[in-house]
Amino acid sequence: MAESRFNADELFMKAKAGDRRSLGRLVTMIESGYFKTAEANKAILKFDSNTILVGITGSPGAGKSTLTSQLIGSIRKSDKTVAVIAIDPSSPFTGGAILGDRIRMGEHAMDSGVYIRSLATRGQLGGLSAAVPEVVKLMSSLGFDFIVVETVGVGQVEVEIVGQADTTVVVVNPGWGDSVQANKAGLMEIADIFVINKADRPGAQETARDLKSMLELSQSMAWLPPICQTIGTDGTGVQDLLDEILRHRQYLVDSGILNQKVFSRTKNELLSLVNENILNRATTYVDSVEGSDLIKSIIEGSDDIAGAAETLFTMIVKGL
Ligand SMILES: Nc1nc2c(ncn2[C@@H]2O[C@H](COP(=O)(O)OP(=O)(O)O)[C@@H](O)[C@H]2O)c(=O)[nH]1
Ligand SMILES: [Mg+2]
Repeated sequence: MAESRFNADELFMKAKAGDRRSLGRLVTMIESGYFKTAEANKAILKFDSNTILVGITGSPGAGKSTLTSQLIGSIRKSDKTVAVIAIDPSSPFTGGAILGDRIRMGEHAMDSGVYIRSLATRGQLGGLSAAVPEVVKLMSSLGFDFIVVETVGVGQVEVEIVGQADTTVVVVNPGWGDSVQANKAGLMEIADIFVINKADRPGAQETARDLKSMLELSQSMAWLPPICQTIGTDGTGVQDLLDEILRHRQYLVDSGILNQKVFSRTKNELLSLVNENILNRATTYVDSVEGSDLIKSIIEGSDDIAGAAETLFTMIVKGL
């Protein structure tokens, strides 16, 4: 344990000095669960509230990676740094989508202000949703100005992950079906900005109109999500998208919503650490001889399970 702490600290120092291999190893440690949350928090990781955290989601093939790559270009033009976390649990690390992402984003590979990483392993239940906030925190601690998390907008976990971003961008393509699908997948509610990508194809105006009327149907919002039209392949509209991201950021700051987000993020993190802590101690107890006696007494009926849980909890809290 002590040794892994030392390693993590040292890797972090190196990563901070610009060493990409150390940074990559830290991400792998987080991903594999080796770099424990509690340990990491004690040591080095802290979300910097100046970080602009953007989630990009949408159906496979909508052009998220292409747009992300263009967005990197626009961000870099303003001299800001950016880390990209691409998540596609359906494809293994060497799979087509991930490989494609790397090639598409490859032009930024030599830029020290850009870091791109794919997280493709789902691991156990909750594996990805547990690792992503930690990786985000790592990138924030390292001082990246922007963090972009790209996820496929299917599945509860993916929607949940992207919903944790400060600004969520939902990418659709021209065609009525796509906006309906976004609606069904629960993406309408989490969208702060809509992008109609592949605007070089017919139907972009109609889709914009459909989206607009769907948005107007939902209850009045203080922030009406703007609808951007982009062509990912040539960068048309991407500067516009970045401007909207910054405008949304300003709205979050001015309205106090950013502070609320920081508050609830910190609260959730605190609760999950307490949760982890209590569960670890409870597990140690139930795996002991006394613990197995307690379980047997529940099975035999001489103890009821709710009472036993309460007793166990009290013992843990008192540090017995
Ligand atoms: N015609 C057209 N094709 C695009 C556009 N943006 C992306 N593509 C193509 O759509 C495909 C899927 O893009 P990708 O970025 O991998 O989508 P992702 O799965 O959402 O990340 C690729 O072949 C891109 O070249 C666009 O604006 N217009
Ligand atoms: Mg992609």
